[in-house]
Amino acid sequence: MNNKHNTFGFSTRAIHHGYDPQDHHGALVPPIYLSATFAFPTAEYGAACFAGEASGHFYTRISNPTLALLESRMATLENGEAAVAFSSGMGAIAATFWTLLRPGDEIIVSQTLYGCTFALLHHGIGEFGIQVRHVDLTDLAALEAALSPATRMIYCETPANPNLRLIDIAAVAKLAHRQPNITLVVDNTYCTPYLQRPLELGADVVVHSATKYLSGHGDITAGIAVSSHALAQRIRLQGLKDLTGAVMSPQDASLLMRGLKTLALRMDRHCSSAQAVAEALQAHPAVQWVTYPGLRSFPQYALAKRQMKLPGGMIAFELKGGIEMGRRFMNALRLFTRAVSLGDAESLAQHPASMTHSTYTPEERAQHGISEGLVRLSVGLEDIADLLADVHQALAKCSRPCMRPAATAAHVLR
Ligand code: 4LM
Repeated sequence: MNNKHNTFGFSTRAIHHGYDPQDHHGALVPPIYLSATFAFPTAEYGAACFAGEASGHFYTRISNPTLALLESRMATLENGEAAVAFSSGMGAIAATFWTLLRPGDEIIVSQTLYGCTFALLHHGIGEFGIQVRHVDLTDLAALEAALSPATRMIYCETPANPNLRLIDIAAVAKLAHRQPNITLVVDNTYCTPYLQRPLELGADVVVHSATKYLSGHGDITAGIAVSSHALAQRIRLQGLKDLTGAVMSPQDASLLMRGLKTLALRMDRHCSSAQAVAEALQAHPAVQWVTYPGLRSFPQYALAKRQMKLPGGMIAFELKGGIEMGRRFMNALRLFTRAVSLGDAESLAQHPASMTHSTYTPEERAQHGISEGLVRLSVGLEDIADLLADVHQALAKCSRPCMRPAATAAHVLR
């Protein structure tokens, strides 16, 4: 792999890392290797590949040149040693869990997680003899008290989907690594490595739903895990090859590399537009509360400033009148699309309690800080004037007389 671009800036590496057109007939765009299997020059070489004694591609579920290029780009962008590509974010998360956890182990997870990750923990690995413990990871004393000799993994999202709670990655990593056999895994989907690089803060594995900002165009499902060489090799040979088989297709890897080329540009725009939408929501009398890491009212504003380059493109808010009014707002939207997922060019609106987080019971949602009235916005790349006009016209349909300006989100997060 050609790594002559290692010392360049983020976008230069996102565009060029690991690829020289002169090695590929001058093709500017890396070719897609649409081959499930690869020819061995001799039987002995094939045997050596299977024995792990020869390098080289021999079957796409284990490695493929197009996937390898994508993986090397994701590794450099996250500042890790190696990456493994998957067919979905859940594929990456499941493969990481199944590789690193065994019956009798304990996993400590943060309170709020994407609905299917929550389901994987409670209806998946939790039913195979692995103890799942939810801990408020913003409370370091609680984490310290929860650690035990059986703890093998700490897992979190920051910002969390959907309530945007942050975890101080460096502080959690410091506690986690008092025990040498604990792996800290951070889901970096909401930020991407352009906004936050957990490995630099002490995490051991970063996982992504690359379906979201990384690909950025809503046309693939994909996942990535980034870590040290040694951990990535275990995740590849156990979690990917044997336990899930959740391999990314080479076409999707090509689309994902196309998305990476504009990641920094897109994230800058997502963030500036989300800031404007969050401020508009906060100023509107129909809004009960709004949570966005770029608002001064955000309870963890200082941590957001320290840990994230920019506040991201996701907003959570609730209207006065709760979900009944939230549905009215969603149905009134003309430009925002009512859809789950996030990080696309199109702005999206969804209701976590009845959609992405319907895997939690109402009691679990209450326990995990996901309010029933929370509406989630993924602010896209359209013109900000058009987005604001859409939000305002939808809010106008939700206004009741005598409403006061929005409160801060403090009561929701604490
Ligand atoms: C959604 N999210 O929220 P795949 N990690 C995080 C996520 O938000 C997601 C995944 C992993 C949404 C999907 C419908 C923080 C997904 C899972 O969907 O398996 O690529 O990623 O709207």
